[in-house]
Amino acid sequence: MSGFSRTVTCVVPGFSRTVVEVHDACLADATVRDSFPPMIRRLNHPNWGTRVSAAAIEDCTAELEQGAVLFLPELAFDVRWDEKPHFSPTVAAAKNVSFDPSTGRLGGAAVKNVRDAQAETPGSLDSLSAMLGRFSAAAASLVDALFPTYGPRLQRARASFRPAEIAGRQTTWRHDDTRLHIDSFPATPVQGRRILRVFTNVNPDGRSRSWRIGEPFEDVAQRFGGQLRLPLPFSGVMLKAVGITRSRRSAYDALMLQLHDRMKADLEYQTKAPQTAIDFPAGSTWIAFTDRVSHAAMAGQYQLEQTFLLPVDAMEQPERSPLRILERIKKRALV
Ligand SMILES: O=C(O)CCC(=O)C(=O)O
Ligand SMILES: [Fe+2]
Repeated sequence: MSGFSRTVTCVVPGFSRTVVEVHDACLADATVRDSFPPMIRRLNHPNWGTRVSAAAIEDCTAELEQGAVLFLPELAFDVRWDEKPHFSPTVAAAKNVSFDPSTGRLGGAAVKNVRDAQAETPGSLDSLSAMLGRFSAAAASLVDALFPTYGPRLQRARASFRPAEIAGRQTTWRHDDTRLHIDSFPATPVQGRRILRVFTNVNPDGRSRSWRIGEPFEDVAQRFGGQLRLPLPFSGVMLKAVGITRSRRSAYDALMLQLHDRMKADLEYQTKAPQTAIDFPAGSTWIAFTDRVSHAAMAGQYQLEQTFLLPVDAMEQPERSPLRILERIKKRALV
């Protein structure tokens, strides 16, 4: 795999002395620590829309599908001066404000829509929605530029603004994203589709967003596969009928939810699993298939995120999808 080019030795408080291999260039812009060499593919791409070379596209797509995090250290999102009032944890009723790009609607915002006779009032819902709309469109042009082979099959789902400090947040173990996990949505089943996410650190004080990245999905699936139980027939249809899910929860969705929970519930796994800490600087962007990349967000405040869904048959290498990997382990179709 390209992307690993030299070996460095790191000593991290609380961890043993370890040798990691990382992409040379990554070290300049992101701080990588710990014990496991994640696939971090750096791409110097300072704008949201311009196509990159065919060779870079081929590499990026292949590596992303293999579980790499694509790191764009120079790609910042410009926040307008009149959007600055949104940079307070009080704009969100809970952790995040969500944005539906198909309607422009916000969810979870605590700000009031104070309408000014002249224009949008800074700090209003309209202004917050406009900021998220601009980010959502920028993220869509970025993935179109970087992964043109996915084309229109890549569906744009929700975006979010994350104004809360992550470190020290009180929450249940299941909602605790400071524990290593793969993404799986309880209320919105994906029926095998991939979850591709674009993250941009918009911290105004220059603070990094600190993540841990865990072992490859194949290893996670092997480790926990035996504990994952196939759901009862028709349970997926029932969950939709009673309104717990928006669409049918497939066997795949049920297994991925269990995997998410097994990982988070296992405290020994959390500390002992192969993992690497990485700090994404303010003003940088990163992209990953988060249904495949084991990750945990440890610290940081103010982030924008856009989710995309991709059918498995639109991938260059569908056999790398969690769906196909779990189907191989379970020896049966899961959607
Ligand atoms: O907010 C972050 O940096 C990532 C949190 C996370 O794991 C998630 O949203 O699934
Ligand atoms: Fe996550």
